[in-house]
Order: sequence, then structure tokens, then C-alpha cells
Amino acid sequence: MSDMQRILDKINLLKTLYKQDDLDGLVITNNIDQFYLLGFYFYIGEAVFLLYEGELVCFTRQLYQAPLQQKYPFMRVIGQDKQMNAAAVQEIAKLGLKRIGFDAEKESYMAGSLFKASGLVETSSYISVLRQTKDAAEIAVLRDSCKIAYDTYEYIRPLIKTGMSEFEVAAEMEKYMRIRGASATSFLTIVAFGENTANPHHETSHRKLQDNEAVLLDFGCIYNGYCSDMTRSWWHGDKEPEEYTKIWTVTNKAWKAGIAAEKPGMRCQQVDAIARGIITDAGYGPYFTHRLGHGVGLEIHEEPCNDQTSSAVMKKGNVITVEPGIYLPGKFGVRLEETTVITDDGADILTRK
Ligand SMILES: [Mn+2]
Repeated sequence: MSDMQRILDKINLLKTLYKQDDLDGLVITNNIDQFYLLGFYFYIGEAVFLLYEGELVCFTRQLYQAPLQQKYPFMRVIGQDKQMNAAAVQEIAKLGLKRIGFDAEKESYMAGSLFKASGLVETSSYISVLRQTKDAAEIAVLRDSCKIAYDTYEYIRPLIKTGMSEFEVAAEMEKYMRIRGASATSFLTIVAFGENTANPHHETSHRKLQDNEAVLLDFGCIYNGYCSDMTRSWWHGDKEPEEYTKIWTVTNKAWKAGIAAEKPGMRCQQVDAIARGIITDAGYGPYFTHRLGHGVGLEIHEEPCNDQTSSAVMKKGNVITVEPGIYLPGKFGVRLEETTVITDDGADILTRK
């Protein structure tokens, strides 16, 4: 299937969804949603789309006008350096469109107020729902993104030596990912040594690695727009404390059980409960202080999430992390994370060879 056909298919699917809610069209201002539809990356606030039965209109900065018009002949591109939201509202009036929706969850207060005052209709996030289920082409890109992350782990692990700082390790990892074709990291790379591993969201620092300390790496990249995410934890040195071995083993068991539980029809809440139950039964419940996992796609955190409070049910094509952890303040912590994809009857791990 050509890229252009994929774009048109997505647009048609979106039209089907909004028509079910008796809408005549949508304005789309979120730059990640715009990337999902078009495969073109606008910075935040650089474009507004108006989609209706007749066409797709794109208000964007003058500098994009000619190249975009050439690349996407089916789209009407209007160079508009200022007040793109107002321009979209005027166009809606000019075209006589009655019920145009806007994504109430993603709009800024300013834009939302303007749209509402102009008679537009608050809707749920149609594109967020579409983005939750990845098609084969998206899964192929996610696989590549996760492969780069895994290879980064294999590359860096033997290079980590006593005396290196967390920043040095992060820099080597990020350089490797860039050379492999990643456009960026998918979030701030976490490299934690020693007691820093007990902080789930540690900020990478100048801290140097000493002999016989815990190491934790949590990282990923963006490749062709799609994110990867993985975490590995191990003991650096030959005097691994019993307690570290214990929490690593329990976390590993929780991690395997979580991934084994994933399949279409399974409640995300239940997957969290299964993995969490193993940690709780081992007596470490209070030290597992975050959700089990989150969806991954064009954004590093998206729906559905393996979360105690989630009402989501897994579907084939969901891409979601499983990342249990145990953190003992002042001592050390362990987290093990894979990005997984839900298949016909289970889940595949993407962050592996
Ligand atoms: Mn994660």
C-alpha cells in the first residue's frame, strides 16, 4: 500500500467516525495528530487542519505552503502566518459548515474558547482512539525503533566501567541511537548509579559509578516518528547483596507474569494487578510506586495504559510497556521494562533481538 493510500484511508476512517456523531467535519490542531494523518511533522502551533466532506484544508506558515502543496496535492494549503485558528473559523463560516468538532481534551484554553464561541462542537479524541490500535506498517516502524533501543543496550553494557559518570553513559547511548537513524530520544535518558536507582524518575547527573553498585538504564528513541522504551537493571561488581538479588528476582517474575497476561480482551487493570500481586506477595508492595506500564506510539505516553485505574480492554495492535519496579530508598532499586505489542492471542516483546 502506498503512503498516499494509507493517508487517504486514515482520513476516510476519521470521516466515518465523526459522521457517526452527526458532525460535518473537524478542526485538528494537535501536531502529533497531524503527523498521524499526514506523516509530516509540524512544530506545535504551526498548522491547523480543517477536514470536512469536501476536502482537507491546511492553514500553515507561509514557508511550508509550496512544498506541502506539492507533496500533498489532495490538500488545500493556505499560507497564514498569524491567527490560524481564526482563519479556520472564518473558512468554516465561508463554507457554510454547520457542525464542526474540535478535540476538547487537546485544545488550549484560548483556542478552545475561540472555537466554542464560534459555534464549534466539543468532541472526544477521535484520532487518539485511532492511534491506540497500530496497523502493520506502524508496528513495523515501532519494531525498528525498539530494535535500535535494544541494540543500544547491547552496545553500552560492556562499555560501562567504574569511574564513568551517568552523563557520560547517557551521551554514548544517545550518540549510538542518533547514528542508527533516531531523530531524538523518546524522553530524557535515565542513567542511574547506586542509590539513584531507588528513584524511579531519577535525573541523570554527574554521579560517577563505583565498584559494587546498582545500575539502571531507562531509555528509548524516536525513529520515523515512533517511540521505543526499555529499562534494564543490574549489579555492577561481584559482591551483589542478597537483597538486590531478591528484588531483581521478584521484579523479573512480575515482569514475565505481566507480559504473559497480555492478550486481546484482557483488561489493562488486570495486567497491572497480576504483576503487582507478585510484588505484593513478596512483601514489596509499598515499594512499587507507579503503574505497570503505558501505551507507546507517536508519543511516549499514550493510551491504553497498564494502570490500576484504567478501564481499557486490550486490543490487537495496542503497543504497551510492562515495567514493574521495586525501589528501596537510600539503597537501590530495580526496574525491568519491555515495549510489547498485542497480537492475535498474546503479546510480542519488541525490545529484544
Ligand atoms: Mn516506560
